[in-house]
Amino acid sequence: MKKGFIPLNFQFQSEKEVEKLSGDIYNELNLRRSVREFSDRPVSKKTIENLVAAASTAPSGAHKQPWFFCAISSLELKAKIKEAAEKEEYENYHGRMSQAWLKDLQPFETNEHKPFLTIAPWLVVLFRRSYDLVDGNKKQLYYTQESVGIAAGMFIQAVHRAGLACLTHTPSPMNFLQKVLNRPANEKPYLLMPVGYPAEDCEVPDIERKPLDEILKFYE
Ligand code: IYR
Repeated sequence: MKKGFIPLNFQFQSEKEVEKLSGDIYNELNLRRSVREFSDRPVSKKTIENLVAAASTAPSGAHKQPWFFCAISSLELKAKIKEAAEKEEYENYHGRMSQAWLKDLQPFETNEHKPFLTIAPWLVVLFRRSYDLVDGNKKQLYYTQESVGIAAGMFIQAVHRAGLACLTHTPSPMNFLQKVLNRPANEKPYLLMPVGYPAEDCEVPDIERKPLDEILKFYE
């Protein structure tokens, strides 16, 4: 064995079984919806730890794991974030977003009010490290957008598979999160995700996903 290497821990399965599993996974993930109406039902800290640990298994450039998660349950902090987010969203909905953008958002009936930011038991803010700081020295990181995007996707999937819901919220510009959460200059807010149970009477937009023939082409 090469120095610094270990055998891959991998469960080999038959082609048939792989096909069945892939279908099951699609069916399970196809039930995921972005949720904007949350219950205040509690979710344990251990659950959040598990979900972040799952997200942090994501591949990353040179295995630098250029992400940082802040998990907020303090009502005081959630209220601060809500106030700052709604201020930015007011500007977004009243001049910063184009007419075409506002029209594209109509099916979602969104506006500048974000009650879920204090109702959901947890706000998880994902930061992207644009560079590392080691003993005060800047160290280069690689493909940080790609790496953090993948970690976000894995977090969203973990949340869903754990029986919870989340929203990928981007109340832009999001630099207020860096200030409110007291994060260093090398961390840029990437996503703000309320996490919890959906409200009992939660409704979601009646939208369809693209059929495969619009998103997949085989070259055989
Ligand atoms: N950030 C705003 C607007 C918004 C933008 C997109 I693109 C969406 O898919 C949904 C909303 C908001 O959260 O309301």
